[in-house]
Amino acid sequence: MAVLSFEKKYRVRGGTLVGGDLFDFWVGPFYVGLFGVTTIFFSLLGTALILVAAAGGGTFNPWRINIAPPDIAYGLRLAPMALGGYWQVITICALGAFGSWALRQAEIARKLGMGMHIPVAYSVAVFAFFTLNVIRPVLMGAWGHGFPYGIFSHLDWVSNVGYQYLHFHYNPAHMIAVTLFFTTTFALSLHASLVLAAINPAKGEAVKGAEHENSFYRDFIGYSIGTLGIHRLGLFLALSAGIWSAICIVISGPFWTRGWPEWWGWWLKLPFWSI
Ligand code: UQ2
Repeated sequence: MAVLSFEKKYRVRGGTLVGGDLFDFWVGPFYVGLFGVTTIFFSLLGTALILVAAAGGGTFNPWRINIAPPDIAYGLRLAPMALGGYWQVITICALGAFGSWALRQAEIARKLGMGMHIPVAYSVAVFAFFTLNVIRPVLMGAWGHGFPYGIFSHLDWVSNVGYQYLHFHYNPAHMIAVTLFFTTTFALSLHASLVLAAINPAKGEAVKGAEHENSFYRDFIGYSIGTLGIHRLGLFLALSAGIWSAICIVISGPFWTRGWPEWWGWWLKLPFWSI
């Protein structure tokens, strides 16, 4: 039964990536699909493994639960369950669920004849996780370089890895990523405030539209990026922030082993400064 009367029109068969009509139906408001089933499978298995691993960790304090990767000595081999094996299987479940979710987005987008912007955008976030816990550990030769699953413990990991490079804010890719995150929030605040201002005029006045939005920015700074443009800019800024975050961590270790402040030696050594 469709939730809204017109929803029925969009509930069309086909558009699946694999498996043809298998699981090509809805349960209540939700599309199921083969990748809905694999998402549920990996999510439930991963969550159960988190609970089992937590039970062996000595605390159920939500802040303190810690599921750590194997010791560096295990290299890229499988570890015993209690010594990092849970972390390894939980990581596989996480990637299975994230990958299934992206493919589910792609199938729904195909059904509706939409572009692939949503799965592509979501995949950038998955790629950042994949870079942290798969690409970098593989390049460093040990799963022990992945981050632990836990609230305080992953914060400690970020702090410790940062100090291994003396001062992570001197990492040029980190600088670019942070700048992109701040610019994303700036662009969203400009956009949200503009849209809310346009649809909330003074009492008794008509709601304003795109022409007023354009006029505001043309009057204010001589330029309007446009209603489609602001969304293209927002997507570009947000995806760039994720991509530069992945770059800033993957170069730390595999491609630069000293302190990040030292990286700037090339700048201090420019012949220009000794003229
Ligand atoms: C705009 C526009 C929107 C917007 C915003 C702008 C009508 C509803 C916010 C203004 C955006 C500009 C000038 C770009 C700012 C650039 C950076 C890097 C933050 O023109 O069109 O649509 O929401």
